[in-house]
Amino acid sequence: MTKDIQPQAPGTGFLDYAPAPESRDVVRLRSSYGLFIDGEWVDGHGAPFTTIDPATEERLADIASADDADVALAVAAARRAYDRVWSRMAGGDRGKYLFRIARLIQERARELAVAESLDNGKPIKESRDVDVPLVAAWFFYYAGWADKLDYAGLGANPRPLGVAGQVIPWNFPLLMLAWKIAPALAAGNTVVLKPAETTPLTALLFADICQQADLPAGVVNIVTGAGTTGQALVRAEVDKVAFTGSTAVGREIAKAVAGTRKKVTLELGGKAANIVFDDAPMDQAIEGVVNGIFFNQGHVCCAGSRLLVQESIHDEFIDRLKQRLTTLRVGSPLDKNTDVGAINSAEQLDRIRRLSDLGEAEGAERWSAPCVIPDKGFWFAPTIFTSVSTSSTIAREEIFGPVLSVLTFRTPGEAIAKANNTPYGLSAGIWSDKGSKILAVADRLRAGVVWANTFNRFDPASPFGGYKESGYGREGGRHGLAAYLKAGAR
Ligand code: TAP
Repeated sequence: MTKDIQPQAPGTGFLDYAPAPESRDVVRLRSSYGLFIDGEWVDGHGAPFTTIDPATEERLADIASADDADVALAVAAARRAYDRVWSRMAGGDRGKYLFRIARLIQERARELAVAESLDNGKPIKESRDVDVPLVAAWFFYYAGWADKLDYAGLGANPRPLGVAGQVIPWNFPLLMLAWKIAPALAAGNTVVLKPAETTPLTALLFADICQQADLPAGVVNIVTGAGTTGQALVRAEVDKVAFTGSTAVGREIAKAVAGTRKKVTLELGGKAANIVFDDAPMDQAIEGVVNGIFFNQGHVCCAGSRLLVQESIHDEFIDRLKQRLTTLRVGSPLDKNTDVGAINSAEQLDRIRRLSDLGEAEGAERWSAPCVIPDKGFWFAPTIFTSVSTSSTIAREEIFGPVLSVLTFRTPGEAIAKANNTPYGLSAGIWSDKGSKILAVADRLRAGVVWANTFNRFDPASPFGGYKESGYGREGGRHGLAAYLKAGAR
C-alpha cells in the first residue's frame, strides 16, 4: 500500500535513473539586459532587478525595468512602425517575417528550452517537447493567416486595431508570448509586450530573434519590469490591451480600460474539474489526472486541479494514483528524467503552502508523494487532498501548484453540478468509455475547453478561453485573429 512507501535519495534505488543533465552551455546569457525598443537595446529608467534560477536561487541576469516614460517610448515606437511600415505591408510579406521567426525558433529550440527551464523551473522535457514546439507552431499557424484575413470571419478587408499592449504571466513565458504576438502581427498590429518579472529571459531572447529575422524596428517592443510596468502599459496610448494572468489583476485592468476606446481580452485563472466515471479506462485516466495537475508543477491556468471521481471507484483509483505519484521524479529542471521541477518563486511557494495548510485545517486529508526535496530552491512535493468538500477553500481557489483536490460524485448530474460549481470556467476533462456520455456531459459543462479521455492538449488552430471569472476573448484559431481585427470598410 502507498502508506509504506519511503522517500529515497535519487540514485540509490534499484532501477533508478542516472542523472541526465541537459547542457547549460547551449544558452549564452548576457550578464544584463536592457529594454528592446524600436529595434534596439536601451537602458530602462526604473530600478533594475535580478532574475534567478528557482531551482538553485542562483542569479541568472540583471534585468532593466521600464518606467512610465520608457513604456511611452515603446508605444511611440510601435505607433511609428504601425503607421509607416507594418499596417501598409501586404499580408503575404508580413507572413514571410512570421515564417522566418517560426523557423528561427525551431533552429534555436534547444537554447530557448534551456533558457526557459533555467528561468521558470519547468522540466526540460516539457520546455523541449511541449513549450518550444508549440511556440514555433503558433508562429507557423498565424504566418499562414497573414494574407488570408478576408476569411477570418469579419468580412472583406478587415483592419488591424493599431498598437497592442500585451501583459503575460510566468507559467509559460515564451508560449504566452507566442499566443499574444503571433496573431497580433499577422493581423497587422504592432506590439509592446511586458513579460512577467520572474521570467523575462525568453522574451529577451525573442527580441534577439526579431533582430535576426530583420523584423522592421518597432514592430515588436519588449519592456521588462514588475506590475507597475504592466500598469503603465495598460494606461498608455495603446489601441488594445491583451492580458493573461490572475483574475484579480484582470479585474483591475478591466476597470482601468473601462470608458476608454481600448479593446481588451482577458485570459484569467481556472479551477478545472477532471471527471472520472467508473467506466473509464483506469490506467489512462490516472495518466490523464497526473498530466492534468502535475504537468508544469500545476502552474497551468487550465490544470485539472479538482478531481471528481465516481464514488464506486474512489478507493481503488486513489490508491493507484498515489502509487503512480511515487514514481514521479522531482528534481533538477535541466535533468532530462525530471517529471516535476521547481516552483517558480518563493512567493508562489508561500501561496501553495498557505492554501495547502488551509486545506488541512478545513478537514481535508493530505498526502504527499515521498520524494527528496533539494536543499536550495523552491520545491513542493506532488500532493493530493482527499475528503474535500465543495465549500473547502482548496476546492474553490486556484492554488497554481502541484496540489490535487479530490471530490466524489454518484451520478452524471451530480458530477456536472459539482464541476460547474466554481466561479471559473476555463477547462474540464471527462474520462469514460462511453462516447454518448462524454458528449452529453461535455454539452452541460460551463468551460471553454473540454477534453475527453485526454488533458492539456493544445493546438494553434483551436480557440482557447474561458467563461465567468476565467475572462473573455479567445486565443488561437480564427477567433484569436478576430481579437486583433476590426471589420473593414465595405
Ligand atoms: P498576475 O500576478 O496577474 O501577473 C500577470 C502579469 O501581469 C505579470 O506580467 C505581472 O507582472 C503583471 N501585472 C501584475 N499586476 C499588474 C497590474 N496591476 N496591471 C498590469 N499588469 C500587472 O498572474 P501570475 O501570477 O503571473 O500568473 C498566474 C495567473 O495567470 C493564474 O491565475 C493563471 O491561471 C493565469 N493564467 C491564465 C492563462 C489563460 S490562457 N487563461 C494562462 C496562463 C496563466 P509581474 O510578474 O511583474 O508581477
